[in-house]
Amino acid sequence: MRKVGEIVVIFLAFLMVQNVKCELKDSCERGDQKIKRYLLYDVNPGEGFNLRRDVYIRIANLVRKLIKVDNWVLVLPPWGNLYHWQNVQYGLYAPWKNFFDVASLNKWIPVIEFDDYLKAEGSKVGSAYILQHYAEGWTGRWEEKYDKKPCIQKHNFHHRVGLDGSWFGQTWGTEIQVQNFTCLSIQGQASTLLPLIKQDLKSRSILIGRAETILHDEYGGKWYWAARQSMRFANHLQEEATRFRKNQLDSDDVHDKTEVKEDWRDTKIKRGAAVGGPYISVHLRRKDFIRARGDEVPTLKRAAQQIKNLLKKENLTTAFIATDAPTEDFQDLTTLLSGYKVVHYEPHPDFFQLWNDGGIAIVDQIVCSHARYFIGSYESTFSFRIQEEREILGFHENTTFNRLCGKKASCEQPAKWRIVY
Ligand code: GFB
Repeated sequence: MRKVGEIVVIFLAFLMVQNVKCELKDSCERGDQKIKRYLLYDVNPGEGFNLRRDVYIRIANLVRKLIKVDNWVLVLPPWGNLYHWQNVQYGLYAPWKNFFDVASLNKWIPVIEFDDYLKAEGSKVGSAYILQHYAEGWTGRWEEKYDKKPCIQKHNFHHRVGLDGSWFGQTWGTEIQVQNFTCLSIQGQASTLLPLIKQDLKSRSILIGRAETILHDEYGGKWYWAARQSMRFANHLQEEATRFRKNQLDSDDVHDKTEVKEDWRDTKIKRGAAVGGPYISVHLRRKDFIRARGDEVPTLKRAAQQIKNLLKKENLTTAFIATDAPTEDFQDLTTLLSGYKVVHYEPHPDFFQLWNDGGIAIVDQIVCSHARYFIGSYESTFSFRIQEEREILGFHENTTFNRLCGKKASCEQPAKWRIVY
């Protein structure tokens, strides 16, 4: 009996030594399940908030596949001064918890903030792969492929001679040291990267740069929606939107039939069960969209006419307007809609100070999501994310997948991306 006890003790000690050894090593063999491995990713600096949310889903589903083989954790890239966030100071970075419920994200795949990564691992990364398209362009034949190639676009990293071949680069306000640096031409989807990552056994942590280059494994499918549902907004933003809906729009979850379960994994909607608050919501995208999509973006006069028609059709008198338009344009729109109640979200300066442009945009999105009827802007990812939120809440699709027409009186309406479980 004593002998069995001794064997157990020796075996446990052996396991401990193995784990310590693995944790101290720069590289880990496959099967060293104990050790954490980290996937970091970044997106082209020019991309907006809502496209970045889409890239998260692509990468989250890559990590979903990776955790079947190893102990991977996704590192959430901080939010910097994005192109549209004109009030965010250059060089300041916000964590995901400012905008999202990180505990909810963790119910789908293991994630940590970048700051926690730095605390755990320091400012080192094993391998960085900066994604790019093929220099020769589209060859006319679709095949999933990737190849290590000379870099064809600007990146943040530089080689420092004499320092064991490492590369260095500013990433989210921190200088990161990268052991192996590669530019990777790729044509494919998130899981096209699986063999590359699985083969890179030397690196505990891997950074994928320009992650928007890869497509979704299955846009609009079951795994897309699961990751999407896990992206609940942070409580302080939900609470602000709830207060605003109650005070300004006579809207609350009980009357609107938009209550959600505490855990999104317990939620299965009955389509059409949500009623929504007694207002229509409009996402009226302006700024760069007027330049880039002129024919598809309505003038204020045309927008007002479409809003009036909808109010009459829905037998409502209140319109909530979410827009990036300058204040004067919003005032002009209000004048064009005289006779109706026109509501716009204006944050308290303290709230603005804390959560800035990103927080305000999310409050706008939440309020739009809870309306009886929503109409968005052509090809705007801001509008798409609202449509998804309404799918999650259980609205009838006819009240969701609508967009304002530009020059033409009638125009093609958005595709209906219905939720699937
Ligand atoms: O989110 P986003 O990628 O959507 O960029 P799009 C638009 C940004 O503008 C938002 C602000 O993240 C907000 O900061 N914004 C737009 C708004 N509409 C509103 C609004 O109604 N309320 C508030 N508070 N803020 C993308 C571009 O724009 O379109 C990409 O960012 C690319 O660069 C893509 O051009 C096609 O999809 O509308």
